[in-house]
Amino acid sequence: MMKKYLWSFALSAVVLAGCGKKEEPPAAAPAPVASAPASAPAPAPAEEKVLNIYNWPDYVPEGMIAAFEKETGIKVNYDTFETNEALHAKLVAGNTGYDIVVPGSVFAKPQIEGGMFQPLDKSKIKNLANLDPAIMGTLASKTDPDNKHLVPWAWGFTTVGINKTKVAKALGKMPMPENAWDLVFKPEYTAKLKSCGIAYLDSPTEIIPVALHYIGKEAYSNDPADYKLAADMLAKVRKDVRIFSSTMIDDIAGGKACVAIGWSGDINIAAGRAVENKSKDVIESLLPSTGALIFFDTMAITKDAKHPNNAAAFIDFYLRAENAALMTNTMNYPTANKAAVEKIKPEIAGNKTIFVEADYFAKMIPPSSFSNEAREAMATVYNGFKKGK
Ligand code: N2P
Repeated sequence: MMKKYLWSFALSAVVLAGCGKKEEPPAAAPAPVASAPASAPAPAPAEEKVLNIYNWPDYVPEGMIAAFEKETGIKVNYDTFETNEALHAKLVAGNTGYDIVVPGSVFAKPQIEGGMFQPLDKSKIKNLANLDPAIMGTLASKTDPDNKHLVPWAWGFTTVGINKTKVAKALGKMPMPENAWDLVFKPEYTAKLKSCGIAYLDSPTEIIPVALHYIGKEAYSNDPADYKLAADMLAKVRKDVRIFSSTMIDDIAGGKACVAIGWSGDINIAAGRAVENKSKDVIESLLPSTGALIFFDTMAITKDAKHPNNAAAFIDFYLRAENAALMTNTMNYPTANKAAVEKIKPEIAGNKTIFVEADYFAKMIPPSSFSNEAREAMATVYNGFKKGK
């Protein structure tokens, strides 16, 4: 099926090029005002050389934005957000000023359905051909029909990260659990680990799904009754949680937390920092026996983007094999860029907590999505949990 899609895309690109057909202006372009002169409409003014990007922190390799600016003369304003909720609130309010945003696919689906993004002008993003058809097929079937709006930035998984040295000390005689989720959710472990610091990501849609998974419910359940059960479990460990973090790399690497619910790549960045700083502590991203939760972060162009052509130019630039590989090599997140795979450093490609082995991959929980109502119910439960110390 993906083959068919790729084939028809390639074919239509050839046909378009052959007859010199111009792209239509974005659907949202305003109609000419009544007082405009009756002569032929003036050509659309060229976009100012500016691009506004809103992405997660610690996700873009150093120098990549500068390289794009140098090559294109487009000035990039690059801002960051820490949670899908924060990005979503901006998109709902509208007029974000951002051209490119990078939601997780769990949020991107309702955002597409809510008309928050414009369809990609694929004729301007030829490097889309570098993407892995299997991943794009999954994205099309679950999130973005026909891959109309989303371009993968990176993927990874939400899991448990530890400072192995400190955790061993805090646990004393108690052995490591078989299921690493116990370290953050089971009172007999959290009671010991609170001494060296337990950190959770500070977001309802990060914590409730892993809590649901831990209690044997569907991670992406839309049933508020399940959230209540997750809250009951979480309440038992609340007093042991030290930090609700939006600076997880620093918190783990800087020693504020010895165990965390965090993102695989960020935990690996913290691990790398400990090595760089010649710390004697070893930081590790774990693979819980019951599986970790996969996430998929995707670029989209906002519906009211003022610089859609610059946005397409950046997406195309990012999709160059060498740029996608640089992201994976420096940020420790796998890329969906198939052409980049051969450029990934052996130590990254061989790291089983970045590129997990097939049998573990099969255990992981793929992303799904929540209804708006479910998300609200989840936020209420989460805020109650956080307050209820
Ligand atoms: C930031 C990674 C974001 C992953 N370094 C979660 N969407």
